[in-house]
Amino acid sequence: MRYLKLEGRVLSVRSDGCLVSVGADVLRCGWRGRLRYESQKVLAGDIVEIEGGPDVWVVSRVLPRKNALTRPPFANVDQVIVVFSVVEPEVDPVVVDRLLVVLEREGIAGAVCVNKSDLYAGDTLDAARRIIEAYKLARYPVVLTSAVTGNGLDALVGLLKAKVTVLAGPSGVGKSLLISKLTGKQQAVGELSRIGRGRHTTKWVSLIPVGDGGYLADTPGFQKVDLVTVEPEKLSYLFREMAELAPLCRFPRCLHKTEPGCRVKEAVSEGAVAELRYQNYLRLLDECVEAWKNRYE
Ligand SMILES: Nc1nc2c(ncn2[C@@H]2O[C@H](COP(=O)(O)OP(=O)(O)OP(=O)(O)O)[C@@H](O)[C@H]2O)c(=O)[nH]1
Ligand SMILES: [Mg+2]
Ligand SMILES: [Zn+2]
Repeated sequence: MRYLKLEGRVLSVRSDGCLVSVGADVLRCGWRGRLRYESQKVLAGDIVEIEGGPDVWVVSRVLPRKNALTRPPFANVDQVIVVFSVVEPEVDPVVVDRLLVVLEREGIAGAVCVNKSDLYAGDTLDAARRIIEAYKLARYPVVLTSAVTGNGLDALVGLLKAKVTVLAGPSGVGKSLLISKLTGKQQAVGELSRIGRGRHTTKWVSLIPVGDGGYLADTPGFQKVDLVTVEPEKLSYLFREMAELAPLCRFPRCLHKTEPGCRVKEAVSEGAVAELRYQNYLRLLDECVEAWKNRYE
C-alpha cells in the first residue's frame, strides 16, 4: 500500500478529527502526534498536510496562515459577509459594526447582507433602507436578500468572487438557508419558534466548496464578538469612512465626541457619514475606553 503525503483545506473540525478537501475528494482525517493534544489549534479554512491512505489519514502539519479569526473560528479568510435581519430576529446594527471593526483591523474584506427582505414593510422596510444606505456610504458592498423568495441572491453571488467567503452573524438571521440556496447543499436550518432564544442551529464552522476553488463557510451564530483591544483614539481609523477624516480634525487625538473643529462630526451633519454608523462608533468607543483601561488585568 502506498503511503501518501497530500495538501488540502480543512472543511470542519471536531475533537476527534477533521474533514479535509483534497481536489474533488473529502477525506476524514485524525491527528498525528502533538496535534492530538492541540487539535483546538486547527481551524476550518486551514491548509494542512495530511499523510496516509487510502482509508486512514492523519493531519501532520498546519501550514502558515494568511489570517485567522477567533469568533467565528476560521483561518485564511478572503472575505466575511456579515448577515443580519431587521425582524425575526431584530438585530442591533452595532453587532455588524463590532465585527466590521475586527475585519478592518485584520485587513479582511467585509460586506453586509440584510436578509429576510420578504418580511419588511412600512417601518421595518425603512429601517432596512437606512441600514443599507449607511453601509453604502461607508463603501461596504451591501445586498438585500431573501433566502425564502430568492430575491437579491444574484447580487449575493456577485460578491462571492473572493475565494473563501465566510457568512457570519447572529443566530437565526438565515445564514444556513442562504448557503443552502446558493450551493444547493442542504444545511441544517433553524425552526422559526427557536429564533431569538439563543439556541444555535449551526453548531460548528463548515466550508462548502463552490465553483472552482472557491469555498463558502457557514458559521454558528454569535451573541457577541469581542471588540478589538485598540487605543480609543485609534478606533475611528477602523471605521473606513471616518479613517480619512480623522487626521483632519483640529486635535490629533480627537475622539469625535464634543471636541471643537471635528471633521468627523461635520461629515455626520453634512450626511457624508451616516448617523447610524456614528452612533455605533460612539457606543463602541465607550466599550473601547473601558477595555483599554482594563487591558492589563
Ligand atoms: N422569512 C424569511 N425567513 C428566513 C429567511 N432566511 C432564513 N429564514 C428562516 O429563519 C430561520 C433561521 O434560519 P437559519 O438559516 O437556520 O439561520 P442561521 O443564521 O443559520 O442561524 P444559526 O445557525 O443559529 O446561526 C429559519 O426558520 C429560516 O427558514 C428569509 O429570507 N426570509
Ligand atoms: Mg445556521
Ligand atoms: Zn474629530
